[in-house]
Amino acid sequence: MVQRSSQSNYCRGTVITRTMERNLNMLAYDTFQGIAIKTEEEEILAGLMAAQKYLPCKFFYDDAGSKLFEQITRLEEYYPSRTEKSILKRHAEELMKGAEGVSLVELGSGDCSKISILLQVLPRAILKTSTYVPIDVSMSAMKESRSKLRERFGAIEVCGIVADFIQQIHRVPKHENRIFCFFGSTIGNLDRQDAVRFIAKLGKMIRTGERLLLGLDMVKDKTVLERAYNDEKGITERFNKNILNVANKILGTDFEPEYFRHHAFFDDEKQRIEMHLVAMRNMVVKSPFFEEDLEIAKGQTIHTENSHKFTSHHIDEFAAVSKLSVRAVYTDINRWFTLTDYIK
Ligand code: SAH
Ligand code: AVI
Repeated sequence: MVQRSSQSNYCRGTVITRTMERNLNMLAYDTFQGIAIKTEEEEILAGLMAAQKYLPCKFFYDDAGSKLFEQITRLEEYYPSRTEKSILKRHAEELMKGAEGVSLVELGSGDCSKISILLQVLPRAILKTSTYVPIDVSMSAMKESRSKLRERFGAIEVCGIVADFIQQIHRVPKHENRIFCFFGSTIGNLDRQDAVRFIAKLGKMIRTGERLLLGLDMVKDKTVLERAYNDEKGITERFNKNILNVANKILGTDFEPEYFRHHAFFDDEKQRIEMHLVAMRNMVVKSPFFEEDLEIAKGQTIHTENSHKFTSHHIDEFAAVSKLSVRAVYTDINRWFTLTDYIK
């Protein structure tokens, strides 16, 4: 086992458990100039106690949730994954030009299938000089993708970080010559203001000559959008309900997912898909963390995800707030998805 440069980066085979991760969070709280990191329990409690109940969408991604998301990416209705992949395939050579000694930092790396498209065009000699730094909350996705990457691209050094990229972005190593990759339009899962703040923060971290590749799902016909989040096989519904299993594990609640209904719709004004879980009957939920039982009335919803869609205005706004320049904007024939190559 090799542990590189600092306690928070794990290279080549190190496995971190959730408990260790939590302890590291506490350590991070103590040592990173008082950066306040909320525990998972606190985050879930805050959501369930709010007037409009919500659960932060990062809690979709336990083992089961990560696997369900992979199934979503293969659905006919869910166009964003295959569309972004087709853009990456078409422009991989261009995107990876001069990649010698590069450090590819991927936020929300998931199954690593998108970075693989870029790695595929790199000769072994270049791969040997490169590092891949995936950062993801999902331990299972991280473990699986690490072994897949090893098999396919053994020459590259993989330095995975299991962490929340919002709260713990400071854990990204300060390697030379980094390209930050933020695919899948995962930035759309943040509220508009939070997205702008986060991109501004990334802009501060990015040094002269370094780049950001940002995938954005664009505003389009409402029927196309709503279909993508209401698939016929009901995989998105299972993905949505699974968040209650995660809450049960973390907070010891006794939610019964089968008494909730999946509801996903496009809000024209906010230009976003909202996903909710609608209670199908009155219920009382218990948890050792609650001072009083939680009452949920029939029809009440738990808001589980926002998926904001973008326009060219947002591409420019992100450039302005991050002080990055747009090198190129790549898109598909329908202009449904964009991949912007930003540079400082
Ligand atoms: N980039 C991949 C996966 C997108 S799914 C793709 O485009 O297909 C979103 C991924 O981000 C999941 O793997 C999830 O575990 C991770 N994720 C979501 N919120 C996160 C957060 N706050 N911090 C770190 N990872 C997060
Ligand atoms: C990861 N994220 C960008 C996906 C999205 O489309 O917002 C998550 C997802 N939710 C339902 N389907 C897919």
